[in-house]
Amino acid sequence: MANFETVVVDTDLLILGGGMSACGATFEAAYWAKKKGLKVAVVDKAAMDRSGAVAMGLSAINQYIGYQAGDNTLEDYVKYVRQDLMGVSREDLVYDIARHVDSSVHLFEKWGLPIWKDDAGKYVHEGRWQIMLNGESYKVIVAEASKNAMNQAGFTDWLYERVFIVEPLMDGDKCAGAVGFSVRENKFYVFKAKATIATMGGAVHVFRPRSVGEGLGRAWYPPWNAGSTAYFTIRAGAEMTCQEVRFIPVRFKDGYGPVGAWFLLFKSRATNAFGEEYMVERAGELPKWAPYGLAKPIPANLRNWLGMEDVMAGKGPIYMRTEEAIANIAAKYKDDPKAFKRKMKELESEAWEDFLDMTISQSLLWAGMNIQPEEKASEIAAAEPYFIGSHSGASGAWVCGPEDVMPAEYKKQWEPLGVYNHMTTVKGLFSAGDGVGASSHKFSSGSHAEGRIAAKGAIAYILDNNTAPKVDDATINKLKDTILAPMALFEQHSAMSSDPDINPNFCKPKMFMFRLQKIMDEYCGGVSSQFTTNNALLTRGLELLGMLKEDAEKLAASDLHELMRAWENTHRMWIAESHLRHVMFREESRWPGYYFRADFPDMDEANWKCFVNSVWNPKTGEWTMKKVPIVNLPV
Ligand code: SFD
Ligand code: AMP
Repeated sequence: MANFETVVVDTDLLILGGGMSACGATFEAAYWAKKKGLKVAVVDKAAMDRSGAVAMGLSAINQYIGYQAGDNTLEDYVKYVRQDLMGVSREDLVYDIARHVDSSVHLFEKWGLPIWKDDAGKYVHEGRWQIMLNGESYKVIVAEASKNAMNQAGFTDWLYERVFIVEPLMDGDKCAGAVGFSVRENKFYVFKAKATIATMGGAVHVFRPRSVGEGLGRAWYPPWNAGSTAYFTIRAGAEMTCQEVRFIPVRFKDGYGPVGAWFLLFKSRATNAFGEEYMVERAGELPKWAPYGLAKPIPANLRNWLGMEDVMAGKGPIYMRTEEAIANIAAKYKDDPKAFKRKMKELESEAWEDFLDMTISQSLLWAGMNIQPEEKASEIAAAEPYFIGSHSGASGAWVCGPEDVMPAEYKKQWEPLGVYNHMTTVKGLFSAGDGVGASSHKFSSGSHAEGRIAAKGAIAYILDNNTAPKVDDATINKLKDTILAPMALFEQHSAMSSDPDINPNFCKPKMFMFRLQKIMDEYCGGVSSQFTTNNALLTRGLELLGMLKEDAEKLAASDLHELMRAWENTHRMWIAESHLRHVMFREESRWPGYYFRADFPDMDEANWKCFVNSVWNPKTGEWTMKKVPIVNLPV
């Protein structure tokens, strides 16, 4: 389109995203790039201060090892993640993040993040690995530190905010940067880079959410992360892993408030409509999922599963017994009325703050529903599926591990490409946070640490491969035409109807999204299918996705905002296809509570205790799927 300026940015290191892992990457890059005389550019679709999953703040840091103090060992954490993911994790990656995560947390505290301390000056724990904070400004604090690091290192014009990245830029088999557009100005951006870190979060709204219509934007996962990392890495030809391992959090119903503080800190029970505790009543189900079902803590998906069984048996609603938990804690003070009153006040304010720190809308819902947690239990429910490799899901790219810990079997794969920590199977393309698969339970702190690890790996790669990428103008012009096509289509046909949303020549992004969500919900085990699917449903779903993919060329956008929406939905469609193919390939049920294969209702340790990896070939457009052995660390 003639009225779109093309802006070309030449850099050495390109960081895509401005979230927790991008902040970590930027902080690390500032140091190394200055030292080595390299350029850095960071691109975020939003504003770094409040972008990504931590936008609203958080009330806990979920990964802290306490390694130096001897509270836990790195091996303890590896075992925890192995257990929680039903045996499927890249233990070299988990170990690497664990050994660096505490230093990220200590930096956060130094930068001013108020972490709760007890009278002895030790962090207050929510659970074994989780520490409590007053985290409303968590993201602002972390982003500011990264910006300060870059500015103080003397870098200028390095931050591109409100620029939406669409597609990788390739130089043969190497990643040579990225292209995107400004969501505020008519500008098409071309970032040419020697190494790129794709760290644009996970994905929401791929499945039909529980909240539709006026509540559509209210999901647990932030509505602005739409699968861009997975799209980017898949389209570059990178190998993906665990794309079947979606995450379904159980949350306070409709507001999606967190449950961790209630279960772990307040020691609350969850009970059904008849007052029965599913974790107790249905414990007999757990041996079926041995060895994981029998060890503690019981994996997140199995905790979900037991609650879901109650719901399927018609025993809902399920309640978080906040009133009982608060009463139990306060009971210790019952002989001293003054102390009792003070404790009740303290518990009440902690309960509200837990939501106000990270899920403000849940407090609004409590207020709107006249809920006082010390008086009345609250409903909890399993949310719709999300893709968040940094939490208790595991989807993402298959990346190189640290040289000292990575099993030889994995290292072999990178030897011809170069062994650089966190490089994907595409040269010059790195990832972190939600973008990296099979290394769950890194959360906010681990994602920051992983961003630092990836930046170090990427800088090492640049120093060894210090040549400017070659991308011809014809390729760039073609990408520009494709990316702006939805606006051209709208311009061409919109006069044909009086309602801009209804037109025989195009489809608006919202309708397209509804169609995608319906396919995924009904055929790939969404909320309305009780998270259950089978091969016949998946086959039909894939067929319908194929038709949707054809129609993606008919996406139309009336303005820049809708152009972003159009591409967000294309990104979602790709992560959806990748997910469905993985669910189809794995012929067992390993993570009931996340999804259930009715045609393979059991876990099959003999045949399926492995990773499922896939590659989309950019030259042929074909997908290949394979099993990859799990190599445990000797812990
Ligand atoms: O407990 C583009 N997480 C929690 N972690 C904790 O440590 N404690 C908690 O209390 C946590 N809780 C929680 C958590 C997540 C969510 C969604 C909720 C509650 C509601 C997990 C962490 O938040 C998570 O692990 C990290 O944030 C992951 O980091 P990263 O960097 O992988 O993702 P991001 O922070 O969301 O950032 C993504 C960035 O990408 C940008 N972006 N930029 C350019 N072009 C595009 N096309 C882009 N698409 C996206 C975004 O703007 C953003 O900057 S608890 O309740 O579970
Ligand atoms: P959540 O608020 O559900 O995201 O939980 C925060 C952290 O606590 C995550 O590390 C969870 O895995 C963990 N967690 C939440 N509930 C439980 C539970 N009932 N048992 C063990 N760990 C839990």
